[in-house]
Amino acid sequence: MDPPQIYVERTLAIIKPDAVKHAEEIEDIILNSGFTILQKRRVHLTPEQASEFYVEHYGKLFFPSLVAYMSSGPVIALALARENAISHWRMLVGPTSVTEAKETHPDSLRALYGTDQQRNGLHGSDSYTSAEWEVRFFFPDSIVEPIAVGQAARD
Ligand code: RTP
Ligand code: MG
Repeated sequence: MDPPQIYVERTLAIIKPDAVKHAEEIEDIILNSGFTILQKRRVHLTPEQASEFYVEHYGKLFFPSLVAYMSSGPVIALALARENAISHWRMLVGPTSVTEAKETHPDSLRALYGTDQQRNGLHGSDSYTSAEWEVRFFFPDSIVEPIAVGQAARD
């Protein structure tokens, strides 16, 4: 009988400038939620780097203030791994709007540590493709490749 296939994904988390003061508490919650922290980096993004990271939102009304916010102070980027990391991390982070997060997901990280619709404390990759691109954005020397645990056990 083949062993069960458990796919370990990775995703990119960012503790945004308004939440960096809560980084220790947030990292404890991350670890207690079954994630492994593969890599971690504290970095103060330039406006150019913040624009590149959020280029999918270029042209939207909130883009200039998003770039100003994300380059207003240091952020902490974390490459996280677990089974279904991308969707689990987005669930733990909660809705984009902190008001909505407080009403509908009071235990989410944005409800606990976000400030408002824009300064919402945390980022999470929204797909496999963006996760891989975003991990490499912050950790260009990353050599970790996604693995299937069942496969690894058999090899
Ligand atoms: P993120 O990419 O940071 O994880 O957030 P998200 O997927 O929940 O939301 P997204 O639509 O990708 O928006 C990116 C970030 O832009 C800011 N934002 N401001 N109307 C506004 O003022 C507005 N809408 C979005 C937030 O910081 C949001 O997380
Ligand atoms: Mg997004």
